[in-house]
Amino acid sequence: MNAAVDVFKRNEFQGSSLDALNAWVAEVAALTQPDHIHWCDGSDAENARLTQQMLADGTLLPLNPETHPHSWLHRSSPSDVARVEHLTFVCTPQQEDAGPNNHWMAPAEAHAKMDALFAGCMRGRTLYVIPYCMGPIDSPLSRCGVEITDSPYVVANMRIMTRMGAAALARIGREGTFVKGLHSTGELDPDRRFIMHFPEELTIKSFGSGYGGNALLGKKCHALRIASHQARQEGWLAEHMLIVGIENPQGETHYIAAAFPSACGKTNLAMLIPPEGYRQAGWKVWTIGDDICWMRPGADGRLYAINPEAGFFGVAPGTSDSSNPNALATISHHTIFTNVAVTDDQEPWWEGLDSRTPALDWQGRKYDPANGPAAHPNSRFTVSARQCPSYSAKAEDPQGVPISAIVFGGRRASLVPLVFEARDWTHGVLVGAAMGSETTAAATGAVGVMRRDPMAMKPFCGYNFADYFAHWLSFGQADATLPKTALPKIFHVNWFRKGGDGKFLWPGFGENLRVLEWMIRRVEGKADAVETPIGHLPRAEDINLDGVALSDEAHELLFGFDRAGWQAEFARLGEYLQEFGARTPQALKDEQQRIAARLAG
Ligand code: GTP
Ligand code: SPV
Ligand code: MN
Repeated sequence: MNAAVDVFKRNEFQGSSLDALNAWVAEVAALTQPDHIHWCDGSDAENARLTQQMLADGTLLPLNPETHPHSWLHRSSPSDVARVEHLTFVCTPQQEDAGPNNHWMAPAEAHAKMDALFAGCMRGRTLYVIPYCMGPIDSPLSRCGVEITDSPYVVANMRIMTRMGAAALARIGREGTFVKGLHSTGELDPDRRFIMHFPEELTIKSFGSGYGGNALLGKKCHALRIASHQARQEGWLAEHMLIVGIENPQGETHYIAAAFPSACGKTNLAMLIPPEGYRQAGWKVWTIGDDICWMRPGADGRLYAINPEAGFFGVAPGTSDSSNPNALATISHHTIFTNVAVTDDQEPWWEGLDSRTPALDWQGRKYDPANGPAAHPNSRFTVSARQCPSYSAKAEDPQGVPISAIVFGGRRASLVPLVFEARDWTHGVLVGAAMGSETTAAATGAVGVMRRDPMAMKPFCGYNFADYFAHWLSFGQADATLPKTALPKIFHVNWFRKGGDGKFLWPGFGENLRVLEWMIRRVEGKADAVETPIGHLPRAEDINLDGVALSDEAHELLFGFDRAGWQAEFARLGEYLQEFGARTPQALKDEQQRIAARLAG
């Protein structure tokens, strides 16, 4: 173990017993009354048995074994297809600690409500105990949890998405501490559905949904909402970010962490394939993670990051051989598809895949365009990260990877240029806090509505955003003896700027490497930019655009700076920061006012 890792060492809990876990399982069994209890060991044999059982009862449907070996289709209840933010609560003793960014319920009331739903809910069912580890099993940055569920589909997904089973149980035995997640699909009744978090108790209770972030409790519930609370107390960051390594022709790799809201391009950027010219020159892209990033300062002052997940729960629609060939290769076998369509030869299909017409839509009806898209817009694949051709061996490194740049971005049809760089850490935190994006199908509710989504964490921060901003700012006040350049540079990108015709102006996907290259050269002090009140902007000639055809309008809108538009944006940002009242850090308000004054002057 080297010096960088030593500082990660936290107080290990004394004792080496599973008493607390056994007692909790017994207590839950007494409440939920299952017919059977099964402790998951994560083995292939266990997975094969569960898969057979789900194929037999129709929870899973077979897909074409020739084109998609060991791959299955799951059709969820049509009223259970995405995260439900309006039914997701953070239950802190004081409402102000959850903040205006969360729905809140008093812990006692929330426990009573949930325990009433859980009472007897597993009669006739099996209770599965899933011990899991978020992050490499031997990393000091990793944390363990146990999910209790009555859904074998959840077990199968957790096995792919986390390090699940015997090794995790052994670590829990050594540490004596774990996050408790209790889940039941209940009757999948949207009126009896709640996702409750008790950060002080390291506890999650989720009832009434079997879908994604509502039910795979290691993901958003543990690795973001509970972990963000722990991270604040312990001096690290739990973020909704991809992690990607960019290797230049000289063989040097820079790691970049990027926060984009749900369904705004993390999986795609994490797996991008370089444009032809870059490939020939020797550029390579390495995937570490596509959704969640845990990072903390090492002894050298740099931020070291791990991907707490072991798999991808990725958006299917739009994934194709031209947009994301790495993803398509990844999901060619051993994959669970949820709510996609199928062709008449039982291949999974979704909008944007190819020009075929599917036979059945995501609900299993004969495909009829009058019923809307064939695949649900939030249909997903669950697949092990190890199947990804660009998966980096560094993703398994217990010490994590050093982060050179942090990127924020969202879907902004207007105003926001392709890329700009924050002047310093404090400005970068404001850039993150100011993030906005149009809503997507990843959560229930209207799609395409602009909303503030600071650091892409609006649905996932387990405490008051004002305190979260202060926590972010605190990293900028770190040890003065450390080099100032140790912290990553912060950038903002917008792949989704639209022209007068309503079409995207930037080609996106693999071409985004051109923007990442500029960032890396900025980190290395080798690229130019123009100073503006909102930060450093590249001129078009500062970015390699060889082979990219951009109209004059695209040039103007992607690289230009609209002073009047930004004045209005900063006025709205000032109002937004006021929503958090006196708790908003003064340094953030000062930064907003400084820039607003420069925009006016
Ligand atoms: P979550 O898993 O919900 O957190 O989403 P994500 O951020 O990983 O989103 P993902 O990469 O799956 O992208 C979602 C949608 O955005 C897909 O339909 C993509 O085709 C589209 N998309 C991704 N990158 C780009 C891009 O660079 N340009 C454009 N125009 N669309 C993109
Ligand atoms: C997201 O919505 O940001 C996702 C999918 O990554 S879910 O696991 O459902 O949260
Ligand atoms: Mn996500």
